[in-house]
Amino acid sequence: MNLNLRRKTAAAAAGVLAAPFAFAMLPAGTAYAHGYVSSPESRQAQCAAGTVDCGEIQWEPQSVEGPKGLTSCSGGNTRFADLDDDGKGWEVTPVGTTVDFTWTLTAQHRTSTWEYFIGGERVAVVDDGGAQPPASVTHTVDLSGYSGPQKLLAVWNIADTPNAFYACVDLDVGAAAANEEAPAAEAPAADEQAPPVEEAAAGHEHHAAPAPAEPAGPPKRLCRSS
Ligand SMILES: [Cu+2]
Repeated sequence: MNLNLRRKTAAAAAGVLAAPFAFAMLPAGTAYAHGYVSSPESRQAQCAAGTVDCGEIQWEPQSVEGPKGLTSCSGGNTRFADLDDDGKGWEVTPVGTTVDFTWTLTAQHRTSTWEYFIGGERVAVVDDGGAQPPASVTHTVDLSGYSGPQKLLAVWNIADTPNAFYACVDLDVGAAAANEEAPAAEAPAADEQAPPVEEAAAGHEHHAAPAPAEPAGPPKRLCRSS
């Protein structure tokens, strides 16, 4: 009994000592606030919006982080396995053959590259050369080599960690002609003095979408690597 108690006490003491080291030893990439594709709505964005019923990912759509070079929508995170389920009823966004992808970054990590894949083929890459991105980043990607329903994988490669962030976006390529995409983008009718609507802003109704609300939910962990 006495011995047993001593063992327990020793174990508890060891635990107390070990705890701070456990935190210190988390790799820099074990960060929880980062980024995701918000437009067109990625799978995790649909989870966060409640469009699709999901598990933990609904609280932290920005947290799909894994080692660089993965090809799965969940970035290898079993707790986000919802994202790998193609049969979950994801909303498919009709797009033209040129698509603007917007990332919402909750931590602006220095960036090596942004990559876009369809069917394992890289359709676009943007090299930031280690620069720190703004809180919102948009890339225009030419998908003219594709048509119909496609699952696109977007990847944000962090410059100063071994990790990347992953987001899958379900698209119907060619389903929306460029000039059909945005009735909302028409210039205001009345005022002839109004400056011309910029080409980039016209034709993409998703630019008008409100920024996704900060997801509420379980305790937020701060990003360690920024
Ligand atoms: Cu982060």
